[in-house]
Amino acid sequence: MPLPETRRSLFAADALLPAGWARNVLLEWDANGQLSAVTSDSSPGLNTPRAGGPVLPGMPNLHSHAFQRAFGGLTEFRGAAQDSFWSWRTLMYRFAAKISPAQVEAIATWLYVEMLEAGYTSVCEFHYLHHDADGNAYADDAELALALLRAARRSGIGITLLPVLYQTSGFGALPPSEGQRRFIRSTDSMLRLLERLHPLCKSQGARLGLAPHSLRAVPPDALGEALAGLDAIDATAPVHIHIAEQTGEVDACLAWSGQRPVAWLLDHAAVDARWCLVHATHMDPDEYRRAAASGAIAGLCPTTEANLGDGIFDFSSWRAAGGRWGIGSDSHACVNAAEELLMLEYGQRLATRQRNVGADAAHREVATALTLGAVQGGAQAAGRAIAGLAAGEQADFVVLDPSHVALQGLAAPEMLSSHVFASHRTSAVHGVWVAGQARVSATRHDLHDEGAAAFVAARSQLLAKD
Ligand code: NGQ
Ligand code: ZN
Repeated sequence: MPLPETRRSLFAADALLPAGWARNVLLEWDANGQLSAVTSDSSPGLNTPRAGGPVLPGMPNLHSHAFQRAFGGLTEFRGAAQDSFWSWRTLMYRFAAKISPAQVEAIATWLYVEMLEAGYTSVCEFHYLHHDADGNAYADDAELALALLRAARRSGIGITLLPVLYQTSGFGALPPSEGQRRFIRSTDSMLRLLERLHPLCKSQGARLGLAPHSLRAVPPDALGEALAGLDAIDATAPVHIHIAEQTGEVDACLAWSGQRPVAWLLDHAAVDARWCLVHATHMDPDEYRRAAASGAIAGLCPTTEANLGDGIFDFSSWRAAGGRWGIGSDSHACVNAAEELLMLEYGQRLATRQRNVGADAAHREVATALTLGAVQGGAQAAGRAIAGLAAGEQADFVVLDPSHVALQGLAAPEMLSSHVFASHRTSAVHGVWVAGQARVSATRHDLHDEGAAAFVAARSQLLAKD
């Protein structure tokens, strides 16, 4: 439904534009929710609505496995003598084995409501739960992909859907394990799925891409065929891959090919700005340099990487090499854009024994520099026009609450700093708009209560099944 003319503008005393903070900014957008003009130092018309606080660009969330939200907080106990990413994965597979389509939809809907309330306005959904509990295709092979698209539509979040190609359990085409049976697809069946989803995504303003799960899960021939098939459908579609998250993967890749995973990928695929290298935690100096030069995004998921004990990405090396990056909430141990930036910066401080690592030459406030960097990179990874408050981009933005105790009495750049570094796990996000429509008002999404109840019911069913 097109918005009336008067509802398609907003005046902000302070707004964070791609070049930095600006004053007296008039945002105007068209009936499709695309910004038509962003004018600084303007004066508002009598009827122009005014933002109640500083306006930030909406944050793209570049990596999500929605179903994993159901067991957030439920893997935090010692199982093995030494728990690791791999023992967590065994627990995760147990949840993945029994989840139903209705449960996926309820969990994803609530998760996307949480994302919006936390300042994320779009999500890249890395979707690999394709089949039923026995590993057979559903009567409609796109059943679970459609559930995710519906969840996005209902919540109002923008989505890049990334169906995942998963074929093997390890390098050298090791056969998949029982726990992976719901993920497995032939390359042909993946391409048929993409062909089916492409027009559906388009009609809801979503973007379709492809995610080879990892080099562990996709043999070289299948990788090449899938990428060629994707190009035939959309030659600019995003490509995301998990890579070098764990030293175990690096060791296995070296044993298999004599090369580290990122080096192998750069030598065997045309990695460019369409690509998002999710995690890319363990790279040597040459890989940092080469991967950054490829134009690919480093998909950083700081709270999940901390939760899973992955290791710490060398952010300074990446940026020194000109690397672009964005943030994702991945396993959703935490769903909060500000806290993701906090964790990124703190990891760097702990590793380097320095402060304000994320600041850059243009922006000395860390929160400002990180927000702008993550929005730019996240938009590129999403393959959607969501790169911040500029004409031609979608009107996705967040309004902070200047009456929040953490923010009161501060100037706008300090408010953002305080929101990221000192809001003490409360949120100062007050309003959230996607494509020019208010989705969160006075901190709440319309579906908040209903979505939370459906999520809790789905989780209770899943836990009762044990
Ligand atoms: C995933 N999650 O696909 O959900 C992975 C674990 C794997 C993260 N990497 C599975 N955070 O890598 O095999
Ligand atoms: Zn992941």
